[in-house]
Amino acid sequence: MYLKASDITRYQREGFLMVPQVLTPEEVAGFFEEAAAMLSRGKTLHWPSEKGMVMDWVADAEIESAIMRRLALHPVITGIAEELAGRPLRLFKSELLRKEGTGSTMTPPHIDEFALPISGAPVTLTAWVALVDVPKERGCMKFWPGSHQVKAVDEAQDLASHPEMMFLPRVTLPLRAGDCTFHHARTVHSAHANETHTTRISLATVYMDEGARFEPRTLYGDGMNDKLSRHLATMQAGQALSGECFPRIRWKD
Ligand SMILES: O=C(O)CCC(=O)C(=O)O
Repeated sequence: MYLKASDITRYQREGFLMVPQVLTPEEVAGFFEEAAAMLSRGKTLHWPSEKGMVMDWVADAEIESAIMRRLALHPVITGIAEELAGRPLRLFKSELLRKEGTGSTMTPPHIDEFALPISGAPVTLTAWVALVDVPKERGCMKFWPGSHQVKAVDEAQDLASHPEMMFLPRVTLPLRAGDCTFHHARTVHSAHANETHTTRISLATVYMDEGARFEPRTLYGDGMNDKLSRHLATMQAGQALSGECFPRIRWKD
Protein backbone atom coordinates (compact mmCIF):
# COMPACT_ATOMS: atom_id res chain seq x y z
CA MET A 1 0.00 0.00 0.00
CA TYR A 2 1.25 3.48 -0.87
CA LEU A 3 -1.50 5.40 0.90
CA LYS A 4 -3.00 5.50 4.35
CA ALA A 5 -6.67 4.61 4.68
CA SER A 6 -7.28 8.26 5.66
CA ASP A 7 -5.79 9.45 2.33
CA ILE A 8 -8.23 7.26 0.44
CA THR A 9 -11.17 8.46 2.55
CA ARG A 10 -10.07 12.03 1.97
CA TYR A 11 -9.87 11.48 -1.79
CA GLN A 12 -13.33 9.95 -1.78
CA ARG A 13 -14.70 12.93 0.16
CA GLU A 14 -12.84 15.72 -1.67
CA GLY A 15 -12.33 14.29 -5.15
CA PHE A 16 -8.58 14.98 -5.26
CA LEU A 17 -5.39 14.17 -3.39
CA MET A 18 -1.83 15.46 -3.53
CA VAL A 19 0.91 12.88 -3.01
CA PRO A 20 4.39 14.36 -2.52
CA GLN A 21 7.49 13.02 -4.24
CA VAL A 22 6.13 10.09 -6.20
CA LEU A 23 9.26 10.51 -8.35
CA THR A 24 12.85 10.69 -7.14
CA PRO A 25 14.91 13.73 -8.22
CA GLU A 26 16.83 11.44 -10.62
CA GLU A 27 13.57 10.28 -12.21
CA VAL A 28 12.33 13.88 -12.51
CA ALA A 29 15.58 14.84 -14.28
CA GLY A 30 15.26 11.96 -16.78
CA PHE A 31 11.58 12.54 -17.53
CA PHE A 32 12.09 16.31 -17.76
CA GLU A 33 14.85 15.87 -20.35
CA GLU A 34 12.60 13.72 -22.55
CA ALA A 35 9.62 16.06 -22.03
CA ALA A 36 11.62 19.14 -23.02
CA ALA A 37 12.90 17.36 -26.15
CA MET A 38 9.37 16.32 -27.15
CA LEU A 39 7.97 19.80 -26.61
CA SER A 40 10.79 21.40 -28.58
CA ARG A 41 9.73 19.43 -31.67
CA GLY A 42 6.66 21.66 -31.78
CA LYS A 43 4.02 19.05 -32.62
CA THR A 44 1.53 20.28 -30.05
CA LEU A 45 -2.18 20.92 -29.81
CA HIS A 46 -3.30 24.28 -28.47
CA TRP A 47 -5.91 25.51 -26.02
CA PRO A 48 -6.41 29.18 -26.89
CA SER A 49 -8.28 31.62 -24.66
CA GLU A 50 -9.70 35.09 -25.26
CA LYS A 51 -6.63 36.64 -23.69
CA GLY A 52 -3.92 34.36 -25.06
CA MET A 53 -2.95 30.71 -24.68
CA VAL A 54 -4.03 28.48 -21.79
CA MET A 55 -1.45 25.85 -22.69
CA ASP A 56 -0.32 23.51 -25.42
CA TRP A 57 0.39 19.80 -25.19
CA VAL A 58 1.72 16.70 -26.87
CA ALA A 59 -1.23 14.36 -27.24
CA ASP A 60 -0.37 10.67 -27.10
CA ALA A 61 2.77 11.34 -25.08
CA GLU A 62 2.88 7.70 -24.05
CA ILE A 63 2.52 6.49 -27.64
CA GLU A 64 5.14 8.90 -28.99
CA SER A 65 7.77 8.10 -26.37
CA ALA A 66 8.78 4.92 -24.52
CA ILE A 67 10.14 7.10 -21.72
CA MET A 68 6.81 8.91 -21.31
CA ARG A 69 5.07 5.54 -21.36
CA ARG A 70 7.24 4.53 -18.43
CA LEU A 71 6.05 7.63 -16.60
CA ALA A 72 2.39 7.04 -17.50
CA LEU A 73 2.75 3.47 -16.21
CA HIS A 74 5.06 4.34 -13.33
CA PRO A 75 4.53 1.73 -10.57
CA VAL A 76 4.08 4.27 -7.77
CA ILE A 77 1.67 6.49 -9.72
CA THR A 78 -0.40 3.61 -11.06
CA GLY A 79 -0.30 1.87 -7.67
CA ILE A 80 -1.73 4.98 -6.01
CA ALA A 81 -4.33 5.40 -8.77
CA GLU A 82 -5.61 1.87 -8.19
CA GLU A 83 -5.67 2.32 -4.43
CA LEU A 84 -7.76 5.48 -4.89
CA ALA A 85 -10.05 3.81 -7.41
CA GLY A 86 -10.29 0.62 -5.36
CA ARG A 87 -10.39 -1.47 -8.50
CA PRO A 88 -8.31 -2.41 -11.56
CA LEU A 89 -7.72 0.37 -14.06
CA ARG A 90 -6.63 0.84 -17.63
CA LEU A 91 -4.59 3.64 -19.15
CA PHE A 92 -6.76 5.86 -21.35
CA LYS A 93 -4.32 8.57 -22.44
CA SER A 94 -1.39 10.64 -21.36
CA GLU A 95 -0.75 14.25 -22.34
CA LEU A 96 2.43 16.23 -21.93
CA LEU A 97 1.29 19.70 -20.87
CA ARG A 98 3.15 22.97 -21.28
CA LYS A 99 2.12 26.30 -19.82
CA GLU A 100 4.60 28.79 -21.19
CA GLY A 101 6.09 31.40 -18.89
CA THR A 102 4.85 35.02 -18.97
CA GLY A 103 1.89 35.03 -21.25
CA SER A 104 -0.09 31.89 -20.70
CA THR A 105 -3.50 32.45 -19.19
CA MET A 106 -5.36 30.64 -16.44
CA THR A 107 -6.89 27.24 -17.10
CA PRO A 108 -10.64 27.84 -16.76
CA PRO A 109 -12.62 25.78 -14.24
CA HIS A 110 -13.83 22.58 -15.85
CA ILE A 111 -14.73 18.94 -15.33
CA ASP A 112 -12.88 16.32 -17.35
CA GLU A 113 -15.69 13.80 -17.59
CA PHE A 114 -17.59 15.70 -20.26
CA ALA A 115 -14.58 15.73 -22.56
CA LEU A 116 -13.74 12.05 -22.13
CA PRO A 117 -15.37 9.53 -24.46
CA ILE A 118 -15.74 7.00 -21.68
CA SER A 119 -18.86 5.42 -20.22
CA GLY A 120 -19.47 2.85 -17.51
CA ALA A 121 -16.39 4.07 -15.68
CA PRO A 122 -17.31 5.68 -12.40
CA VAL A 123 -13.70 5.81 -11.27
CA THR A 124 -12.02 7.70 -14.11
CA LEU A 125 -9.23 9.80 -12.63
CA THR A 126 -6.20 11.82 -13.70
CA ALA A 127 -2.68 11.77 -12.30
CA TRP A 128 -0.94 15.12 -12.89
CA VAL A 129 2.76 14.89 -12.15
CA ALA A 130 4.91 18.02 -12.01
CA LEU A 131 8.26 17.88 -13.84
CA VAL A 132 9.26 21.36 -12.62
CA ASP A 133 8.40 23.15 -9.38
CA VAL A 134 4.91 24.61 -9.78
CA PRO A 135 4.19 27.34 -7.24
CA LYS A 136 0.99 29.34 -7.62
CA GLU A 137 2.73 31.93 -9.85
CA ARG A 138 3.76 29.19 -12.29
CA GLY A 139 0.21 27.97 -12.81
CA CYS A 140 -0.51 25.43 -10.11
CA MET A 141 -3.91 23.77 -10.03
CA LYS A 142 -6.96 24.58 -7.88
CA PHE A 143 -9.59 22.05 -6.89
CA TRP A 144 -13.16 22.43 -5.61
CA PRO A 145 -13.41 19.93 -2.72
CA GLY A 146 -16.44 17.68 -2.94
CA SER A 147 -17.50 19.03 -6.35
CA HIS A 148 -17.35 15.51 -7.82
CA GLN A 149 -20.43 14.72 -5.74
CA VAL A 150 -22.52 17.77 -6.69
CA LYS A 151 -25.50 16.57 -8.70
CA ALA A 152 -26.15 19.93 -10.37
CA VAL A 153 -22.69 19.97 -11.87
CA ASP A 154 -23.08 16.35 -12.82
CA GLU A 155 -26.10 17.20 -14.93
CA ALA A 156 -25.18 20.64 -16.19
CA GLN A 157 -22.16 19.61 -18.26
CA ASP A 158 -21.47 23.31 -18.44
CA LEU A 159 -20.01 25.25 -15.56
CA ALA A 160 -20.91 28.57 -17.18
CA SER A 161 -24.51 27.85 -16.23
CA HIS A 162 -23.45 27.36 -12.60
CA PRO A 163 -21.90 30.67 -11.52
CA GLU A 164 -22.51 29.72 -7.88
CA MET A 165 -19.60 27.30 -8.25
CA MET A 166 -17.31 30.33 -8.28
CA PHE A 167 -18.35 31.16 -4.72
CA LEU A 168 -17.56 27.75 -3.29
CA PRO A 169 -14.30 27.12 -1.44
CA ARG A 170 -11.43 25.80 -3.48
CA VAL A 171 -7.94 24.60 -2.69
CA THR A 172 -4.78 25.88 -4.38
CA LEU A 173 -2.11 23.18 -4.56
CA PRO A 174 1.47 24.29 -5.32
CA LEU A 175 3.66 21.31 -6.26
CA ARG A 176 7.34 20.54 -6.15
CA ALA A 177 8.84 18.72 -9.12
CA GLY A 178 8.01 15.03 -8.56
CA ASP A 179 4.79 15.70 -6.62
CA CYS A 180 1.55 14.39 -8.12
CA THR A 181 -2.12 15.26 -7.78
CA PHE A 182 -4.88 12.77 -8.48
CA HIS A 183 -8.33 14.08 -9.34
CA HIS A 184 -11.65 12.43 -10.04
CA ALA A 185 -13.08 13.09 -13.52
CA ARG A 186 -16.01 14.98 -12.00
CA THR A 187 -13.99 17.24 -9.73
CA VAL A 188 -14.06 20.88 -10.79
CA HIS A 189 -10.52 22.17 -11.24
CA SER A 190 -8.61 25.01 -12.84
CA ALA A 191 -5.07 26.41 -12.81
CA HIS A 192 -3.48 29.80 -12.37
CA ALA A 193 -1.70 31.60 -15.19
CA ASN A 194 2.04 31.13 -15.48
CA GLU A 195 3.48 34.52 -14.54
CA THR A 196 7.07 33.31 -14.15
CA HIS A 197 9.79 33.04 -16.78
CA THR A 198 9.96 29.26 -16.40
CA THR A 199 7.76 26.99 -18.47
CA ARG A 200 5.43 24.76 -16.47
CA ILE A 201 5.81 21.14 -17.66
CA SER A 202 3.74 18.22 -16.41
CA LEU A 203 2.32 14.90 -17.55
CA ALA A 204 -1.42 14.33 -17.10
CA THR A 205 -2.49 10.70 -17.43
CA VAL A 206 -6.09 9.54 -17.44
CA TYR A 207 -6.86 6.11 -15.98
CA MET A 208 -10.25 4.47 -16.35
CA ASP A 209 -12.18 1.49 -15.05
CA GLU A 210 -11.04 -1.83 -16.46
CA GLY A 211 -14.51 -2.32 -17.96
CA ALA A 212 -14.81 1.16 -19.48
CA ARG A 213 -16.64 1.50 -22.79
CA PHE A 214 -16.45 3.96 -25.64
CA GLU A 215 -19.02 6.74 -25.64
CA PRO A 216 -18.61 9.21 -28.51
CA ARG A 217 -18.58 12.79 -27.26
CA THR A 218 -18.98 15.83 -29.44
CA LEU A 219 -16.43 17.73 -27.39
CA TYR A 220 -13.73 15.19 -28.03
CA GLY A 221 -11.54 14.84 -31.04
CA ASP A 222 -13.00 17.53 -33.27
CA GLY A 223 -10.25 18.48 -35.65
CA MET A 224 -7.73 16.38 -33.80
CA ASN A 225 -5.36 14.17 -35.68
CA ASP A 226 -3.41 12.46 -32.95
CA LYS A 227 -3.17 8.66 -32.92
CA LEU A 228 -5.67 8.22 -30.11
CA SER A 229 -8.32 10.34 -31.85
CA ARG A 230 -7.80 8.40 -35.07
CA HIS A 231 -8.14 5.11 -33.20
CA LEU A 232 -11.32 6.26 -31.44
CA ALA A 233 -12.76 7.30 -34.79
CA THR A 234 -12.73 3.61 -35.79
CA MET A 235 -14.66 2.51 -32.67
CA GLN A 236 -18.37 1.88 -32.17
CA ALA A 237 -20.36 3.30 -29.25
CA GLY A 238 -20.38 0.78 -26.40
CA GLN A 239 -17.24 -1.02 -27.56
CA ALA A 240 -14.81 -1.98 -24.78
CA LEU A 241 -11.86 0.38 -24.38
CA SER A 242 -9.36 -2.43 -24.08
CA GLY A 243 -6.46 -4.01 -25.91
CA GLU A 244 -3.01 -2.70 -26.65
CA CYS A 245 -4.13 0.92 -26.92
CA PHE A 246 -5.66 0.89 -23.42
CA PRO A 247 -3.48 -1.46 -21.34
CA ARG A 248 -4.35 -2.66 -17.86
CA ILE A 249 -2.17 -0.99 -15.30
CA ARG A 250 -0.90 -3.06 -12.44
CA TRP A 251 -3.14 -4.22 -9.60
CA LYS A 252 -1.48 -4.29 -6.20
CA ASP A 253 -2.95 -6.35 -3.33
O1 LIG B 1 -2.75 21.68 -16.40
C1 LIG B 1 -3.73 22.38 -16.34
O2 LIG B 1 -3.69 23.60 -16.25
C2 LIG B 1 -5.08 21.72 -16.34
C3 LIG B 1 -4.96 20.24 -16.44
C4 LIG B 1 -6.26 19.54 -16.41
O3 LIG B 1 -7.29 20.13 -16.51
C5 LIG B 1 -6.27 18.09 -16.25
O4 LIG B 1 -5.22 17.46 -16.24
O5 LIG B 1 -7.38 17.54 -16.12
